Amino acid sequence: MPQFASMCRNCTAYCPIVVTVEDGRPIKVVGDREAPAFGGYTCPKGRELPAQHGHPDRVLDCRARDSAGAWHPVESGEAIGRIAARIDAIRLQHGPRSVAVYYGTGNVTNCNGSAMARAWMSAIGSRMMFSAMAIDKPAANVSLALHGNWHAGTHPFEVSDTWMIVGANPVIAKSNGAPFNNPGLRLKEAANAGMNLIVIDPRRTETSQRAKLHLRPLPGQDAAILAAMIRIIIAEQLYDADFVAGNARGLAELTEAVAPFTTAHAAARAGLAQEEIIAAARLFAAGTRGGVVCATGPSFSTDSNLTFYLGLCLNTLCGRWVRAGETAPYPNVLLPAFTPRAQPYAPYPAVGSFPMRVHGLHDAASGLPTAALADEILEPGEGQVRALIVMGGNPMLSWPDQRKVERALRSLDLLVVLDHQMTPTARMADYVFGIPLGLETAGSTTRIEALKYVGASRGYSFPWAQYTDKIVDAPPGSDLVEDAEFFFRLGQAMGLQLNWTNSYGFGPHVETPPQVTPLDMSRVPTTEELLELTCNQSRVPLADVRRHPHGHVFPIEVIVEPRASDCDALLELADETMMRDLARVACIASAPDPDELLLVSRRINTVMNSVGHGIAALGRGMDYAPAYLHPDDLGDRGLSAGDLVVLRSRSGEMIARVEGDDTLRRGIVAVIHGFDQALADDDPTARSRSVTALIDMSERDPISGIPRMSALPIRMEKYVPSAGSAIGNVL
Ligand SMILES: Nc1nc2c(c(=O)[nH]1)N[C@H]1C(S)=C(S)[C@@H](COP(=O)(O)OP(=O)(O)OC[C@H]3O[C@@H](n4cnc5c(=O)[nH]c(N)nc54)[C@H](O)[C@@H]3O)O[C@H]1N2
Ligand SMILES: Nc1nc2c(c(=O)[nH]1)N[C@H]1C(S)=C(S)[C@@H](COP(=O)(O)OP(=O)(O)OC[C@H]3O[C@@H](n4cnc5c(=O)[nH]c(N)nc54)[C@H](O)[C@@H]3O)O[C@H]1N2
Ligand code: SF4
Ligand SMILES: [Mo]
Repeated sequence: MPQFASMCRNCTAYCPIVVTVEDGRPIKVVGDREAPAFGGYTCPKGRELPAQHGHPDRVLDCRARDSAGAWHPVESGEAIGRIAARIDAIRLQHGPRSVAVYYGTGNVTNCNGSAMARAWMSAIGSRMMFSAMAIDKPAANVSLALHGNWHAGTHPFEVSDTWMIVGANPVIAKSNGAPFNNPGLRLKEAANAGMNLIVIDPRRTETSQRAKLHLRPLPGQDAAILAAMIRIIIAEQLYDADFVAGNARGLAELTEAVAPFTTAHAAARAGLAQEEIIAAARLFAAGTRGGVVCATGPSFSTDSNLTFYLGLCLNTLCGRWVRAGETAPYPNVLLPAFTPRAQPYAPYPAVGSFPMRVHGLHDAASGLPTAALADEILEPGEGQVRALIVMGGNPMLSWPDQRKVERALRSLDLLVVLDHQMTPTARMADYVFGIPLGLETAGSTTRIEALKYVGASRGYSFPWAQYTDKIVDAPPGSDLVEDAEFFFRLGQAMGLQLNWTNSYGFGPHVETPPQVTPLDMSRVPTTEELLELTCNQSRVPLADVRRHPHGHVFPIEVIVEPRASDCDALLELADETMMRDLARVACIASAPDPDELLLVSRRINTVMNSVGHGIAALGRGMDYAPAYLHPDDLGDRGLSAGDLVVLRSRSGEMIARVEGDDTLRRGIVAVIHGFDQALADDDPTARSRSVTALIDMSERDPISGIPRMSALPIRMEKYVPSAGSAIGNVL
């Protein structure tokens, strides 16, 4: 049977795979052993691509919902025409700001979509483009804006001797904290080579098992822990004084601001031993190369900007940035050639000038505040959002405050969803467009390289690139519309000129000036043409990358140049907002209520957010989100593994199924997001199965708008279904 090399695009790892095809359908996916650097790695989600592509519930058409709620298939061109007319009318009546786009993690599969959506939004004059980034790790971008970034980047994992991971589990998530190419193996190799790995996580994880030092604190205390580490490193003069003197400002102010964070203070509030914090500080400072990586754990908890900022301060204090004469990591292959310098990108304001109508928020370094979009839709008045296009996202299971999100989405004049599954969001739409899946579209690693511009993750540290043709056609008889194609055809139907922009930069700092290409609006560009367009200034021509079907590590070596003579930029150790946050955090007394548990977020290997639950080998019959607790916490509450419980926060409740997990600290409940809920359309009393039902907007970050989604106090009780209740019936 024919076999084709390709890559899985279900997450940003983009693992090289080999696909076996029978009768035009993918039937088997395995890791590509011929691909360099990845070692044939795949995860269960990648191996289940054939089941995902051939899923009986997959949306293979375009459909419209009538006023009675019934779905009818509609030819995609007809639907696009009707949507164009509706949007024109809404735009005319309410102004361009009333039209919004939300794009989520589904865009990892087909990266052209967000660029085309941006072109379309720019053509209609709306800036209301929101992404999942602002409810993921917005603090990464905010902190880099306030601290400044470094041209040549951080030391990559591969050359580091010291590494600290705060609230990430890269072995499972392949996202932050370890290289994308088989992170489990990379961590094991590093541990064997003696890497000083420090992990801060309230759980013992697949990642912390490789650590020399695992701090298992209460969640939400990372800022205090990092501040105490900084205090020790400064007091014991363990920092790189030469690097700081030449490249940073604010050491004296930072020293003063961390003074209240004595080891005793931090240890008491985080529930750690003082020795653990001292050991972490000394171990981190003793290394020569490495860095701190903060991820969703601290991002979802309190004071996320501050935690990420202090992580950057630790890097700067210890000089953990790549220096002149060293090999540049993250070299551009499909991005334009670039020679980095050993110098900072100057800090810039994290808050922009485009105001939201709610909560005093603005656009920010992390993008528009997605968590506030439901309020933007509900808040009456000029500029109210009336039309929303959702591409590769699932707001009903990802935005905070599910009840409010439901009200907001129902109140829209127009909701369009592009997805391959009838998600709870899609079920509320006016139009749903089925989309081709990964193996049905060409793809390249360009946008994964470009992750280095969004701060949250650095992409590939070595010169890796791959291109894949589409491996199979969409199922016969289907009417699928690719994300980019949707926005292009909508532009055509509205008589707009769309301009495609390639940008290469971090905030206001550019590596290479942006390049704008007016698109020929007379015919729909192919995916392949758009991939070419994305690469038209690449260091290695796309044609060369295409010659290596298994991907290739290109022989590119770029040496970091010294600071330019006209560069006087400095990294900022004492940003005013962050120093104020430090003073505020120092005064917060944290005594957890013994009747409450602290909710934290975590991921599992088999599902990706809300994707995969319906595939038998992945969902494995999980009907409710598992809520993991220490077995003694279960016992104390008279609960057994498998029991259903109600989790109640101050603002909402959900039903989950408990599981014992002795890797957790006591007093914590870890819940996975992305589970579909029993919010049956016709039963407003049905309880949610989604953790987003517990989150509200009352405690939100003033810059990015992300609310507290972890370290959230909740109460828990056994669920006893009442006779005739919706959930009772489900059971
Ligand atoms: N309480 C709580 N809230 C959270 C989180 C949490 O842990 N707890 N996690 C947060 C994080 S980190 C994130 S990133 C967000 C995620 O938020 P979202 O991105 O909104 O949610 P996903 O579940 O990832 O939805 C992705 C959707 O894209 C679809 N899809 C897949 N491929 C494609 C494609 O090529 N095109 C299109 N059009 N669709 C595609 C999938 O079927 C799926 O429905 O949620 C955030 N919200
Ligand atoms: N298999 C799989 N892979 C995925 C995803 C998925 O759903 N499944 N989702 C993708 C997405 S959208 C993202 S953003 C990434 C996320 O990738 P990661 O950020 O690595 O997410 P997690 O694996 O949940 O790891 C977060 C860790 O933080 C810990 N934690 C929770 N609260 C705190 C806290 O307050 N402080 C500290 N120090 N730790 C805390 C949790 O116990 C958990 O182990 O993964 C991506 N990859
Ligand atoms: S880690 Fe899994 S889901 Fe992510 S790209 Fe690799 S095989 Fe696909
Ligand atoms: Mo995410």
